[in-house]
Amino acid sequence: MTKHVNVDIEKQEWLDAIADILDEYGKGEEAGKLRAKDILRSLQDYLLKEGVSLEEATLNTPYRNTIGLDTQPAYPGNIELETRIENVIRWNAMAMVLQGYDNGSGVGGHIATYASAATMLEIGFNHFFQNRSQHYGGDIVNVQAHAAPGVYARALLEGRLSLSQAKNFRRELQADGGLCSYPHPRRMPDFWQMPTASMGLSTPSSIYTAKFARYLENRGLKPNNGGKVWTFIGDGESDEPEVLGTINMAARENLDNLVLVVNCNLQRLDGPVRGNGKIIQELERSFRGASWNVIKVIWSGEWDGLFARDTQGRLQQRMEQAIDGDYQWYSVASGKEVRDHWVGDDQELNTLMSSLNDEEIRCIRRGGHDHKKLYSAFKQASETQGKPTVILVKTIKGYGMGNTAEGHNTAHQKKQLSDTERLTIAKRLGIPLDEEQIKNAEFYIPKQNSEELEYLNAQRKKLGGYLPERKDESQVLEAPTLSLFKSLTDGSNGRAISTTMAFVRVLSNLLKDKKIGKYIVPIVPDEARTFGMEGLFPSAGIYSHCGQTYQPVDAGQILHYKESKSGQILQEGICETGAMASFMAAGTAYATQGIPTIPFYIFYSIFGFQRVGDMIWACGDMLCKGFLLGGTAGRTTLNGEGLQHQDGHSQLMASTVPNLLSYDPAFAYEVAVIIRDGIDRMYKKQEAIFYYITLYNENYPMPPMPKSSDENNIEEGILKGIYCYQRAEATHNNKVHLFGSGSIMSEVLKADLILKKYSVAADIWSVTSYNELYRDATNTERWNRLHPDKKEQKPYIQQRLKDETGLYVLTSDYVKALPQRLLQWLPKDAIVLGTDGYGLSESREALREHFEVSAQYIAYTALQGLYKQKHIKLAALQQAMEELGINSEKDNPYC
Ligand SMILES: Cc1ncc(C[n+]2csc(CCOP(=O)(O)OP(=O)(O)O)c2C)c(N)n1
Ligand SMILES: [Mg+2]
Repeated sequence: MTKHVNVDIEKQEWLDAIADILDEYGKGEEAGKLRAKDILRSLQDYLLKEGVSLEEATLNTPYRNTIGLDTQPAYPGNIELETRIENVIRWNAMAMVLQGYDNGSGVGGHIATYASAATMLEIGFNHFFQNRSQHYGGDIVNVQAHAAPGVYARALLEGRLSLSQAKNFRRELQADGGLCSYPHPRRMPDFWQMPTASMGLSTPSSIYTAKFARYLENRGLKPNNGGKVWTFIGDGESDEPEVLGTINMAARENLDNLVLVVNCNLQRLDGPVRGNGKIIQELERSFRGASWNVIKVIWSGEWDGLFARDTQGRLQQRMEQAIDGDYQWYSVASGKEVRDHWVGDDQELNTLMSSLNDEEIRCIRRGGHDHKKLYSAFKQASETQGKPTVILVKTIKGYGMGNTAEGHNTAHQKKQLSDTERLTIAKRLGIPLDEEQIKNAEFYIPKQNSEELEYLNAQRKKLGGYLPERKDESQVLEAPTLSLFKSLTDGSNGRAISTTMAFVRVLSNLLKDKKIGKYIVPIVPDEARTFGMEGLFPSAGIYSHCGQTYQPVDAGQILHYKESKSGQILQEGICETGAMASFMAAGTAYATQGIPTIPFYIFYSIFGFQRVGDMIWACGDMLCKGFLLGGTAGRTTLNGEGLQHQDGHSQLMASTVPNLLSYDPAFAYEVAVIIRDGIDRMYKKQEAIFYYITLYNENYPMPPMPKSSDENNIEEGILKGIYCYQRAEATHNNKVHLFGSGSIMSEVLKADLILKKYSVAADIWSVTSYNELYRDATNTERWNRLHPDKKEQKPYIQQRLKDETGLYVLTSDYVKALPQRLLQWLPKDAIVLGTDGYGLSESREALREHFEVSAQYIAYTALQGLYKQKHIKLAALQQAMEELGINSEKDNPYC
């Protein structure tokens, strides 16, 4: 039966009841708040039992500013002057892109993103972003990549960039300097702090950088002296899974040193982000659900008066009802059209809105263009404790670009403005250039002693200097000598171990090293046991910002699961993106925090490059140091696991990252040599490189490191990519060279024994890096090409093989394309074996037969090569084929 009640009175009664509870305890008292919450929770439980769900109601707040007028702080700056400065920056940012268009270079650029973000960035630069100093940890500022022209335009006023650099935006190779399109530390290492151009990645990078700062503090490597990460992203960008995928961790870790600002201009590249919904409300639900502090900046001060008069909540109701598609349309429609659509036939709303004329309605601003609203939000964010903050800022895309761009679906790509548009914009922004200069989109730089520049410089001085700024003030580290890894260079004394176990020994020794031990950061994505690293749990400890507040189930055992506040291992759970972001944070701490930590991130090799390849690319951009370790490597070594897990291509993918050195070692001592040298090159010699090393889980006896000779320097060979591991004992007419890498070396050694039976002598070469050999060969060839008048240089591979004769067979647990790139520098009858094709679930032995890289196949291939060279007869080859069980009609694995 429907009861007729006055809804408003009923609502008021409930509100009064809650107010009474709070009053009873006194305003702001915790006890009152707790009781009120308890009652509401009971009501919610009751409704849930009755089948009424409240998710939206509990996760969303009304569509209005989180910070009300009554709690809005006073503005500490000069808004009029800040607006003048912002206008000059807006103009110069636009001019930078327009000049590129005008001069016909076709290099492009974006205006609309910065136009929507200018005010929020200026609030940050004038009042919040603080540099690193002796007393302060320093802020990291990450802007939306497409807003870069605005940051350059500010740096131009600050005198940090030259006019010619600004003129050459997106022309990095120009003689008088230029600027890269987006934030790339690699291209501008004194300027940009983190790369943001691949959308979505800056959020996890920022979250894990904030976490890493806490890690450093908890481990006593960094003083607890503040430092925030401020990251600006787009609302369209928030659709990237990496953005919402990693926010839970930030709240779990209480990262109040992190502020994420989402520029909600309601548009992405093609059109609206959520035309049929509301992106701000959607994001609010996600972030509140993840326990973030959420601050919404939706409306400007012009709405405050209207809200004050909205006693019946009609205005609020209308705001809830309108969707983003409507709001975007309001940004392009006339005042009258907006009024008609907004008010409809609602008399009450009509009366409320009648205090504004049509022009006032058209000009009414969004919160993201209001200094005071933004300042309040930034201030609350910077003071919030115990949680990360997200600020959802509503703006207009292309704000101030005029009515052919502002709010239009085409705004993102607009890089050209007509003369009339230029003149109108310059006039509105108050740019004192003459007509010709404006049409030419020339830069305007106020005089050094102008009010504007004095204010701008003074504000930055108060905040410790200019930002963004990247500086490397970290200490140089001394790499240990090879003697630290004696147990590996001496061999395993016949005991079968894997290269993964060898690596764990290297890591344990490094962790114990007095000088660099504390800088080592082991990182795992829930795979420590897979790689036999659980031995490190009790000694190094697993980092936990709150220590271990429970008794671990294995407390009584030696290898118990020990979490601790000063724990050294970063256990990132099943999140390769997060673990990579931690690698990035640790590998770049030398620049972002001034502390030279050395990350070792070990993961399933197949879940590296193909899963988080873009993050690895960003690490290259950010001049990240450290070691990536692809465990359970190889298409055939990881037996049983099958198609999704067996990696036979990550080495090839690694070769595409220009400053990454990748190795595929076979023996324990090789692992030790490579890592020792890597520390020396990255942390002593300060080279901008990082490493990828593939490690296997196949156990075999690890030999001692062979002694070097004049023509066979083992350490040099390991690092450059090849050395002779074993010379043939006897000389036969039939001579082959077998190249082996990784644990396929064990098949190569078995193949040698088989070949002996066929009177074939084999030299065994360990190829630790086809990628390094290829890099050296192409670089040498290039040098020769450019220096025709000089004596030709020989690539390392040719130097090593210059006195050799015989047939070459190159085998690895990777695709054939990896060694094949070297064939041009080898004799023409060299043969490559590899593991092209999908993996499958089988034993190691069966897999090697399937992929035709087993000892039998290697031996057969050598014999077949000798047959082609006419060193053996067809009948002999056919007999060997039968003896070795080679089936010529077998399935082709490469399909
Ligand atoms: C991973 C990735 N995908 C696509 C792009 C191309 N892209 C650059 S900007 C953009 C739209 C951005 O929209 P939004 O995040 O809302 O930012 P806005 O410019 O609106 O502030 C796209 C698709 C990119 N840079 N990175
Ligand atoms: Mg957008």
